[in-house]
Amino acid sequence: MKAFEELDLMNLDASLTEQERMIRNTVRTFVDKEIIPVIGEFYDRGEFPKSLIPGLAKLGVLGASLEGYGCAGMSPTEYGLIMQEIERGDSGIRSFASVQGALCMYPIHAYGSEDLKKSYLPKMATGEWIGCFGLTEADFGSNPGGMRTTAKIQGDHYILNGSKMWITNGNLAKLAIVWAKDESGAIMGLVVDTDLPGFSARVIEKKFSLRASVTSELFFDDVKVPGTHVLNIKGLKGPFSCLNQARFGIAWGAIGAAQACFDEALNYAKTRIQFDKPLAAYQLVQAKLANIATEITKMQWMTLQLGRLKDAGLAQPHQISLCKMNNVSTALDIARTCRDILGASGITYEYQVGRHMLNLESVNTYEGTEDIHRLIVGEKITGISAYR
Ligand code: TGC
Ligand code: FAD
Repeated sequence: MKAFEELDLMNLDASLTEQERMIRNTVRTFVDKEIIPVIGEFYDRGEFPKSLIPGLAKLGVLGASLEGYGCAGMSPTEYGLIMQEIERGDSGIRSFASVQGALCMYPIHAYGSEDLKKSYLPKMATGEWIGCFGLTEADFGSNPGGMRTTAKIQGDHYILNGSKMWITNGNLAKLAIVWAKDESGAIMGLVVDTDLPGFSARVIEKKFSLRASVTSELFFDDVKVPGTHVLNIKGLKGPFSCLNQARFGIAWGAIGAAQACFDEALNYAKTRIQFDKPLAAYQLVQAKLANIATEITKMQWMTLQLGRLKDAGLAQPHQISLCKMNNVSTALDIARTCRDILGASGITYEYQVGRHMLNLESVNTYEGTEDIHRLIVGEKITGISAYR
């Protein structure tokens, strides 16, 4: 297979620091050598490639932007570039890393006691312990505030009851960050060891998307969680603050998936002969490739600016929503067009475009659907909330 060539029509590479380029290139090499050669097979089998975890951990990918406790302490833009490269390999592997770092290590780091941080974060940074994040329930996806899972205080413990649906890493996890309602109906977060009595997880099978990622349903039946494992945050802003981190990474990741599709479609169009000429010699095909290149370039500009805002501690939730919404839905359109350029070849796992296209259907839905992010942007510009 031809080596990946990044599209960079506006020379944005020159806007990156030496260290950002070095981190991106190191992860790029890992993705080329370790992920791309094997991922089609894992996807076909519907299996998460656990063997990649130590390599990802060694690169500092897990909890990359957190300080201390064995974490790499990278900047948001460095973290974003990592997510971009990993998702060029597969959205499922980026999902694994997002959940571990942004959705599980981040809340422990931000809201956990010193003891929790010391006992969980170093083992999570090395990938020895895997986390999952339980916010969504079967009847409460876009509207997590309606959740029914409860945590009731009993002496120095909380008794957890309920269930969570569509949980990435669920059956891999040693711990779950579970969001539940206390007696007053306020949302609270708990670090729940998955080997506690009453905790169980079921793998969700027959997915056509994110097949190289584990997705589960979690059940809590009178799970007795120590009071020491409660996070020091109340209300929906707890889980949403984690989602800000993860959605930021997804905005970058979608560029990686789009780049992978573009690179493959461009190479295919240059070598596939129909009517005695390469596909790339036809104006209709060039128009498709030029449109994709334009959209990728717009995503790169917007997302680098988001990274710079976050580096400066200034990124706002609506800016993250704008990039998550735009980049994922644009990447999905790009994947569909690239699939078309590959003709019949585009439907097999021999090529990447079909796998990215199917993965991006999930990415467009999770961490806030495209519509929900449109409503968040709509609320920002009109001042009117239109969710209800
Ligand atoms: P609303 O009344 O607007 O807000 C409730 C409280 O939360 C605060 N808040 C935020 N805080 C920090 N960051 C944000 N982005 C925040 N957004 C809201 C808000 O200020 C308020 O605070 P307070 O102090 O006043 O209580 O909440 P709402 O119930 O009306 O909901 C608004 C809506 C629809 C935007 C929100 O619920 C939403 O984003 N829904 C989408 C749900 C979602 O994204 N779920 C993700 C589940 S996790 C997942 O998908 C992982 S996939 C992982 C992978 O594999 O990569
Ligand atoms: P719904 O909320 O029922 O939405 C269905 C449709 O209605 C969408 O098009 C939506 O945009 C639209 N809609 C909903 N409300 C409105 C409105 N007010 N106005 C206009 N349109 C609206 N969750 C976790 O907690 N942890 C995880 O690790 C996790 N991993 C996931 C992995 C995968 C592969 C998938 C597919 C999902 C995962 N999720 C996870 C769940 C994900 O966050 C939810 O699927 C998502 O928030 C949408 O919820 P829903 O599927 O219930 O759709």
